[in-house]
Amino acid sequence: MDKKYMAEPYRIKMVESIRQTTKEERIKLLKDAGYNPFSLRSEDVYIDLLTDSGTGAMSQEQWAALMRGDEAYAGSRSFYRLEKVVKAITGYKYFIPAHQGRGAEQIVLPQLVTKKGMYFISNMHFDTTRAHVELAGARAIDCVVDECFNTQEYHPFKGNFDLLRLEQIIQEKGKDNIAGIIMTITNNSAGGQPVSMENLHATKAIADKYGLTVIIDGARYAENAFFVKQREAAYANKSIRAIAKEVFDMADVFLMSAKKDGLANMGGIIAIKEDEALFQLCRTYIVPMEGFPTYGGMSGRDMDALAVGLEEALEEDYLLHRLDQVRYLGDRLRDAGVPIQYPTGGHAVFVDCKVFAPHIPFDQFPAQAVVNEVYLEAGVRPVEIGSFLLGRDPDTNENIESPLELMRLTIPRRTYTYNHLDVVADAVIAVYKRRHDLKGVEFEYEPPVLRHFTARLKPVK
Ligand code: PLI
Repeated sequence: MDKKYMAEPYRIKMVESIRQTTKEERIKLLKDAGYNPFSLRSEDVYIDLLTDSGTGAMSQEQWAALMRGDEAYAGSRSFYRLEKVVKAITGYKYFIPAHQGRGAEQIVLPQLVTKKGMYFISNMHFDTTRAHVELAGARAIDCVVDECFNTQEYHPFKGNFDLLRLEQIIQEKGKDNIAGIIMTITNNSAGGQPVSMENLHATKAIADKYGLTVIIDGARYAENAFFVKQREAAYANKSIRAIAKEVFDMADVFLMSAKKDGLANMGGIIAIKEDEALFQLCRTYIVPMEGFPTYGGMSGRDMDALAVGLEEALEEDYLLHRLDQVRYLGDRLRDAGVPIQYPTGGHAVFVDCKVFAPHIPFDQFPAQAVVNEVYLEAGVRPVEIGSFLLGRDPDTNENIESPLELMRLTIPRRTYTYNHLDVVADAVIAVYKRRHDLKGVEFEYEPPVLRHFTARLKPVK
């Protein structure tokens, strides 16, 4: 692929000041935060690459739409405007809003767990998805291609399902014990890596063979569609909308954190293709958990902003620039020898910290150690995606060793410029040069669920 990167397809109309701190300040701030950057105040972060979730900039059309927001509890105009957009994009019959992705998960996943001892199989479960699978009394099995774990080797679709294993798992566990197949597009946890259309069709064929429900976890479905267009020849001339529609045709349920490819700061989507009984169950349970089915935890303003954002996220110029920003940062790091998940995915550059700091054992969280150093270096806040995040086995309570120890440099949408990404690259490269001196971290306090959010750590002596 050429080394040109698309310039911003927008101009800046409003700015938010960000502040650089001194190294001395950051040493103290990080210590006070228990060596867990989740506990830093964002005002103490210069460039915030913790997440691309709800952190993007809205367009003038979205801000205008906020003013249209109709704050009715039941049956607002905002709800019907959003419903129309969701139905047009997905082609599905039913739509319920939720306050964000995990809200959608907590409503839908338990409805599919009809007895004890069931499993969801995904290319890779996101952490909240895994948590809701487990809270629903089921178990989560990841089933991604091996190429995903070889970060240095090029593969265009590292998010793909391992089709042979998928069928083996179904046969081994018994089809009646499979609650559903979750297609996570893009595959966040392993690098925002796309899943090919060919692989989605093959996965759907297996689901059909065994009569299984297919769920799309589509927080970044538009980015996935753009990768399909770029990397799968048969789709080069298809529109993003048509590619996305072909993907939706293959599933029964669409769950979306609208804080990513909805270009919204808050929101979630439950869309159901045609299963009326499932829709009725979700409509029932959403009321006590998220809110009345025509707002599901969202305000009218947010629903209107999302209705516009969903359309903008399908624009090709926007998507090309988005993926080029990620590729730019990845190329800068690769050129300096920093090991990253290659090729870069849709929303972040993932640095391979098993290769970066091989002297730190998995239960001293090598990627967390690198994350902390990058913050100390330049006030940049990345996030760990590795053994620290993965947590403990729910049956044995042992630390699970993640196959990948990644530091995610997550790029918010329409927010930072290429100059900011240079600051990030320089910081990571500086830490890479002194990688042999890095030390691991250990727990001072470990919460029982989703520990990475609120744990306190300290450097290993
Ligand atoms: O953060 P939520 O509750 O709106 O969405 C949960 C969620 C579900 N699926 C996937 C693939 C996600 O990436 C996801 C949230 N991701 C976050 C917060 C992230 O930083 O990647």
